[in-house]
Amino acid sequence: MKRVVFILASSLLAVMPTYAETIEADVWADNWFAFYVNETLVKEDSVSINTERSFNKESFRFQATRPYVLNFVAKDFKANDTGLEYIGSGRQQMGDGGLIAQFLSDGEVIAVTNFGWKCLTVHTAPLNKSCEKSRNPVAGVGDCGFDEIAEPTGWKALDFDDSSWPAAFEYSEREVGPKDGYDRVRWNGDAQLIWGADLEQSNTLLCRKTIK
Ligand SMILES: [Ca+2]
Ligand SMILES: [Ca+2]
Repeated sequence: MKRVVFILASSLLAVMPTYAETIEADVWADNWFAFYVNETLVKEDSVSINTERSFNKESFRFQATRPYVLNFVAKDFKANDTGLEYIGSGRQQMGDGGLIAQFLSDGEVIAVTNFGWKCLTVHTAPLNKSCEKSRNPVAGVGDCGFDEIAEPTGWKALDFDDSSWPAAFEYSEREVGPKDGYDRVRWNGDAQLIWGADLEQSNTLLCRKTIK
């Protein structure tokens, strides 16, 4: 009898529909992000990337039913394809990025950003850091070359194969220097600041993590 009950319970579990979970998310990005669950836009950074020092955190809720993919488009500000900002001024520089996010449901961690995410850098500039000191930086010329690739078709989809994408790179708080809003979140100890291969030269990233 016990065995019958066990088998019944197991088969019930197997056919049980999966329910949407309510997820509370915190995201901080230098400088801007758009967040999607699969193809659906859930949250766009409320501060325009064109706002100087556009540092802020976003906290929001959404529902999702497993399996699903958490997708980010993350951008460091750049004035143009040189990757530089404050061009022509004494502050001319490459600028750096950084992204941290956590996703919790009923206090349980669903996901945190770390090297377990896949991040494809789709805009890299300048290709030579000497560009930063150029008196007349021109995108694509000399040290100021750039590398831009198109977003892979269907990259936000659950069945997209990201096995060829590099793992996210983790950075310390000291390296990123997160500010304005970052301190207003109680970050889970496992949540890490992530970005592409270089905090300065990686300018636009696509990052994804599948929740099974
Ligand atoms: Ca920046
Ligand atoms: Ca940059």
